[in-house]
Parts: sequence; structure tokens; C-alpha cells
Amino acid sequence: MNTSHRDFDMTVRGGRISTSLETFQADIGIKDGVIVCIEKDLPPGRCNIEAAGRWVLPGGIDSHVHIEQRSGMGMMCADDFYSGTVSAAFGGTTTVIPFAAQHRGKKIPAVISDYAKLAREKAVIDYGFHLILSDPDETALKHDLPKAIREGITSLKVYMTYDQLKLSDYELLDVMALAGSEGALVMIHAENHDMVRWIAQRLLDLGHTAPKFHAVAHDPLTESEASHRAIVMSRLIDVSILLVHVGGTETVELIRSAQRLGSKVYAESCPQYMFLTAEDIDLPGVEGAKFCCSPPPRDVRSQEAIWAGLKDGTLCIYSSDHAPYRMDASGKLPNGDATIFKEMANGVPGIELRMPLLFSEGVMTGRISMQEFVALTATNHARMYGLSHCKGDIAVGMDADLALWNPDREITVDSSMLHDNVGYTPYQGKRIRGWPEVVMSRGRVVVQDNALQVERGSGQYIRRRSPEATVPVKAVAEPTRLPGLLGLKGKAWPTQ
Ligand code: DUC
Ligand code: ZN
Ligand code: ZN
Repeated sequence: MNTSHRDFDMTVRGGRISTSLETFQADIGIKDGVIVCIEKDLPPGRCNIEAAGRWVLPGGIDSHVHIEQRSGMGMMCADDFYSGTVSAAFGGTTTVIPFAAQHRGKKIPAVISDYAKLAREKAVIDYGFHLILSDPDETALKHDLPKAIREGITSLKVYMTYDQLKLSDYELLDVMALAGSEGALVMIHAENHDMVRWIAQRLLDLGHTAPKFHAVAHDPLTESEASHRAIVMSRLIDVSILLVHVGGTETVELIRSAQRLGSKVYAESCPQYMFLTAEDIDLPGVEGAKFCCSPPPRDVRSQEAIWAGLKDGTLCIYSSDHAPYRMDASGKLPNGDATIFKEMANGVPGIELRMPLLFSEGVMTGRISMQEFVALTATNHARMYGLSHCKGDIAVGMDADLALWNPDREITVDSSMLHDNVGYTPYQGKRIRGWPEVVMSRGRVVVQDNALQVERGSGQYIRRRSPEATVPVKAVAEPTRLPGLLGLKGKAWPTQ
């Protein structure tokens, strides 16, 4: 080992390290924010953190969060870049990828630069951006998107529903083709808009306005139909897509079979589809609004399907889809107690509890291994979103983004202990075993002794690279000839 590397700014000592591939006992030496040495019995550095009895894991990457963003329905979410990233850090997450959201009529370069300014002033951990695209016109497709992708925004989210955001199938194909040629990933919110609208109108005609009817309007078939359509479109032109917030059994099944056919479809799920069901929404008055997101939580059978999908790789990403809206006129209740299910802001908070919930219910119960936990919460995000050159792993040369987990710490969730700006949590009262007690980002201690240790604005923008496939494609179907016939250039993703 290079002796100059013995001059550590910090060491993390005596912990049990886990990456997505292995677990072992070692010390970690850090210099200039980067891991420079992983060995047993390292000499002390200028600062030293005792990690005996702790799991030392890569800091989490939450690749689906809504922070300081206006929704399609025009509501500003409750967390800004300060409260959102502080809350993330307290839950073991050291990198977030929120959405710069293009609303119709807005120019993409301005959307990105305005959003970047908000983040620069407030974020306490590192971040990249996705772009939500609602207007893929010629300027966007020919100029603005290629430029944004080259500048490190290598993923685009598109919606198949919501009046203000929805793209037509024609537009979806345009965006997929562009992403394929520029080496970006298309993230898809897949719900059949007209099916949801049609059911909702009939429910309202019958006087069914309570929050629980949100889950009825967003029937699982609305999700699986749109997911299937998106998958077929991506196969048609041989482009990779990622279906976000998958919640339904049938959707998991069809993703699994599409992958067997060689489809380059990847998929994400979130805590709300593993720890909540539609029954949670069935509360008196408007209380159920706290549990309403799209797609909605389903049932115990679909929870099991999500666990199985995360375990067998059908679903490779576990993120929070943190969509924080308060129980007041700013978010969930624009018309107070008279708010009907169609009017509530869509989304649940989860940025702080995402990792503790999976650690407790997954690792501590033996449902998943520690390596699987690391892959699902960090390493796969890094690969899928072009961050694996610096994040998502514990290895020499990587950013020293680490979380020290105490597996013996037990807590009962109460919204008052969380650091977001929402005022409630759908997981109120839940017992959690295991907690990230020390969280470090680029070698800086961000959280220790239950207190924030860094300044606002100290997080950095990460220019992301092209995505990498997280699972090998096993083709059994005939490959499409269309890209060749249409002259679509494909940029192959690197594989590891
Ligand atoms: N989609 C999301 O990804 N988050 C919240 C609401 C929505 O529709
Ligand atoms: Zn969505
Ligand atoms: Zn979301």
C-alpha cells in the first residue's frame, strides 16, 4: 500500500462492512473525501470513528424523491432541499436524485438552472437530477434533451397519466428513441389515464368521494395495462426503460415475463407497496389522504409479489418516492374536510424511513441478506443512474459515503422524530429494529449523536454518466429489426 495513504483524514474502525457482493471485517481509511484504504488494523487517522458492533454500509442512494417540486396538479411539495436532504441523511441516505420538472410551456434549460440554484443553496448531501418531461417538442428532442443528458441528467421521467403531464404513445416513442440514441434512461409512470378517469367519474357520480376511493379508481389493471404498453413500445425500438413505483402483482408478473423475453425493462418499488395496503386508506373523514399515492398501496398478496420481485431481481431498485404533502390546503386538503379523492395531492413521505423499514423488515427478519439490502438501497441505483464511478459501493477510490448501522437499536416510529416537513408519517407506531447512527458523505460526518453536523448548501451536484444494466438480458424472443430499418442509433450501456 502507498504509505502516503497512511496519512488518513479519518478512519472508520472495527466495523463489519457489507457491499452488494460480500461482507467482511476491516477498517476504512479516508482522505480528501475518498476511500483510500480498506484493511484490518489501520493506523489511526486525524479523526477516528469507532464502529465495533456496527454494520458499515454504503450510504443509501434514493433515486426517486420529490423535493421542492411542483406537482402536475400544481401543488408545491412540503420539503425544500434543506429539510428533504436532512431527512434523507438521518435515514442513512447520502445521495438523492429528485426531479427538475418541466411543466408545459416551460423551457428545459431554465427549468434545470432554476432547480439547480435551489439545490445548491440548501442541500446537505450530494444530489443529481432527473428531468420530468411534459412537452417533448422539436426543440426539446433535437437540442435541449441531448444537451441536458450530456450535462449529466441521464434519466427522463415521463407520465402516461395526469392531464397536465401525460404524453401520447407517439410522444413516448419519440422520447424512448431519443434516450436510446443519447444513452439515457426513460423512467415511466405507467397508469392508463382514461381508465382511471372513467372509473373516478363513475365513483363520483355515485357520491363516492372519500380517500379510499382513490385506490378503487386506480385499479391494479390500470397499472398493468399501461406497464404492458410501455414495455411493448420499448421492445419495438429496443430501448431500456425503468417502470417506477410498481405496486401490483400482475405488473410484477408481466415485468418478469418481459425480462425473460429479452425486454430491457427495469423496475422500482417503494416502501408503500410493501408496508401499506389499500385498507390503510379506509379511515374516517379525510384522514386516509395520508396514505394516498399513485399507484396506491394494494393488498397483502401484492406486498408478497413485491418482496419476491425484489428478491429475484425482477425489481432492482427500492426507493422512497418521497412525495411530501401536508394535511392542509397546501397539499392533501385543498378544500379542507370537504376535499374529495380527486383533489388531494398524490404521494406519501418516506425519505427517512425507506432504509430503516427495509433493514428491519428485510434484513433483521432474514427475508433478504445484507448484500441484497445494499444492492437494493445503493449499488443498483448507482449503476442504473450512472453514479457507480463514485457512489453506491465501499471500495478504494469511491466517495466515502457511509452509514454505520446499529442493529440493536429499536425505535417506535413517531412523526415527531422525523426531519421532514410533513407533520405525519404513514408508518406511525411501527416498530423498527436497526438504525443508522452515524452517516458520512464524502468523508464529512453529516449525522452523529442524533444531530446534524453540516451546513446547508454543503452537498454537491453529481454529474451522472450513462446508466449501466443491473441485470443481464436473457433474450429468448426474436430481436426487433425496426431500429435498423428506421436508422435509430442505439448507444449500448456498459455492463460490469
Ligand atoms: N408519481 C410519483 O412518482 N410520485 C408521486 C405521485 C405520482 O404520481
Ligand atoms: Zn409517478
Ligand atoms: Zn414520484
